Amino acid sequence: MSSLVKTSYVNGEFVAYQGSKDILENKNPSNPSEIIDYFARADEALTLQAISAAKAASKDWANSNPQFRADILNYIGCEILERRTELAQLLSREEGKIFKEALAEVERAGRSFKFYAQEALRAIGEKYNSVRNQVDIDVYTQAVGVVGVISPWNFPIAIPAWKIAPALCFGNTVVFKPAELVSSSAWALAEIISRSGLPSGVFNMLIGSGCKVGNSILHSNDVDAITFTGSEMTGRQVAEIAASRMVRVQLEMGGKNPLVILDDADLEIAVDIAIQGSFFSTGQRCTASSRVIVCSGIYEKFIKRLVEKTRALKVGDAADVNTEIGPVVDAKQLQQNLAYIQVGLHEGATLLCGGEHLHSEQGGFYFTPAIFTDVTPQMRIYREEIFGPILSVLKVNTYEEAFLAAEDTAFGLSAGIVTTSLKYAEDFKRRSSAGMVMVNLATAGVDYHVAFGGNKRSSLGAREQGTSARHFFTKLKTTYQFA
Ligand code: UN1
Repeated sequence: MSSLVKTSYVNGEFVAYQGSKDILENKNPSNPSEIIDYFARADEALTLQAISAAKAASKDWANSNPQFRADILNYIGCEILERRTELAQLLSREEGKIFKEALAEVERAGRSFKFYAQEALRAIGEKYNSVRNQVDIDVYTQAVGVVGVISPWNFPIAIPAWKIAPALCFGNTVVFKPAELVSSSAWALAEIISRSGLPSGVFNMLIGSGCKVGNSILHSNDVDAITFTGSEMTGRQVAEIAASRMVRVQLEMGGKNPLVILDDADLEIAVDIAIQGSFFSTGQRCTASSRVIVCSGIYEKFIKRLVEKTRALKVGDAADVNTEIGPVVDAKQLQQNLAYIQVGLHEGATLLCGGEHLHSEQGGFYFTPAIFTDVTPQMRIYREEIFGPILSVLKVNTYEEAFLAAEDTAFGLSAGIVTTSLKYAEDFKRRSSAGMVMVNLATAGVDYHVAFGGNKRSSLGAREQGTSARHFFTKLKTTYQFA
């Protein structure tokens, strides 16, 4: 079996497997008896080695030729795109996303690398006239140093890509800790990076637990910045540790994203947008629409059609081309979804459809998409992030009521509205406190080349993606020179 055990990537090589018994089995959520890969978990000592390697490589990489960095990022992006089918199949097997969604995610990852290949060549600063005579001022960016990248299981390749690519682009070195549940996609990405010509130590990947690997990264004095996507609870701990060490942090956490449906909406468009945002990717997106706020004039028609279409969704094996909703990621997530159904019922909401564990011969973690009505804004199902295909519908009478209901949340990642009224669309875009606002589009599913992030309890620190990523992955220097 030792030849089958995959390992972490540290200082330019995959470390030798030395017979450790701490083995991670990566399972297929559509068929949990199928083991995709075995991994030797990294411990604290190996994590510290990786951090030392990243620190040692830091100065040369920060001063490297931008064309060199661009070529490497471009190579990685091209290989991801060339191997998109195979990588998407792997992603789908380990995370449970249906192939079509997995393919879109892999493409997004490849394109992120290619985007940052170009960004490596952009202007890095500005020149100013001083208010003092004969003084020249330059304000320009420099690399931050060693960046800790901690990524979640729900986007196994796209989120690592949109963190690692800008980190490398702007001259930082990386210590990457993927979520254990999706180690195979992370390993595949590391394998591609290992052949890209990147100098040893610039990129390191550690497969292992949050307790050992994650904590070692967070507490190391040699890590200069941490970018994290995951739960709000863990995000808070990350922020506290980063604050105690006075290092910069970028957090992308939860959402309880509202989708408002006005009376003037096109019914079919509204229903499709609600289904796409709430149930696709099995609802396991921080951008998912988990609250749909519907005006009374369209309410009856909307609910009837929404339930019809939701019941028709095919839940099953992610590898089956007819499947529309794959399994949830693991048994724990399945139990959590089932528990939230009970919470909703006890709170007095009406379950119109779904919310059941769909049993299969192979024991896949299938859960039917659920719709709750008779929901009140105080209910836990309406306030807490569930991270599954469970939708709470709130009935309101006017646009203003709908808008206030949409705003009534501790989160602020994404918010959507379906309407044919320019006036309401404009008003919603202007006044929403979410970081991303969608008009006649689902709250989830964003482009790779523009700022991504939220407000309130959803996000902390500078935005991810696009040109905005520069703010987190670089620091500014201002120089004054007397001529
Ligand atoms: C998307 O909706 O396209 O963890 C992206 C998440 C987000 C990414 C969502 N950080 O779900």
